[in-house]
Amino acid sequence: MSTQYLAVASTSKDSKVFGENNDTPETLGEQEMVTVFADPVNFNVKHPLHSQWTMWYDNPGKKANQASWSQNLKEIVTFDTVEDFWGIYNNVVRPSDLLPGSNYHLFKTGIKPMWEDPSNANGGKWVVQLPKRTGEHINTLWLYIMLECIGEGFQYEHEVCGGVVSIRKGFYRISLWMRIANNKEICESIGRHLKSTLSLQPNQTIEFQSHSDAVKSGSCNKDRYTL
Ligand code: MGP
Repeated sequence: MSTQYLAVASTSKDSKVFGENNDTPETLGEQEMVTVFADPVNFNVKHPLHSQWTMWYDNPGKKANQASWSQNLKEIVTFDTVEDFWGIYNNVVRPSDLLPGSNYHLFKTGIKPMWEDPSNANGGKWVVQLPKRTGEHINTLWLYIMLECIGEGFQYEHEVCGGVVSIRKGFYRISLWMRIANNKEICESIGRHLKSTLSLQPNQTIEFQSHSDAVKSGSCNKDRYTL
């Protein structure tokens, strides 16, 4: 489910694979793009994402410590097209149906959803805590975050590593992980975008925590920025 679709979708007419009909690739600048309309018979071209993304799951069950935590982390699936994203979205258990203690992580492929990964080591995360009464709306909020991530809609999107939804006994939490923690302007710009993506009330506070603080003190670390 990965690079073949990127290869197909960005192919030029020399290596076209869509049957004998008179394909009419649209011209975008100097590059010829093959769209879904190029094959009216099979209608099977997938729309490539800019990056490949991997979904992870963990449900530590019992209290995890820093040393054992990653053993519970399971890679579920990797995708790089819009169609595959929706296929996965429609077939994985919804966050609201997961057991307390569970997390879904959606990260750019190649970045593990852990502090220790080199892309996260100097970074941090925006944290949005939501009450349990959010109920099934958490599924919609998580969808919005995933779409914003894979659509790479954030300004400074290259600083975004991925998103996490956490199911806890008394609350839900959505986190947006970033490569950097010490650039207030960039961090706050992404934080404001996150607030607007989730349509949060202006008085609902979100907090930015650095991973290096978390490594030192466990998951309860002080906020570096708030919005
Ligand atoms: P958590 O799930 O991020 O925090 O981390 P939460 O939800 O506040 O804590 P909970 O106890 O209510 O679930 C929980 C614990 O998992 C941390 O204290 C660490 O021991 C471990 N842990 C979490 N993360 C994200 C990491 C990580 O990236 N690396 C390592 N080594 N341990 C981690």
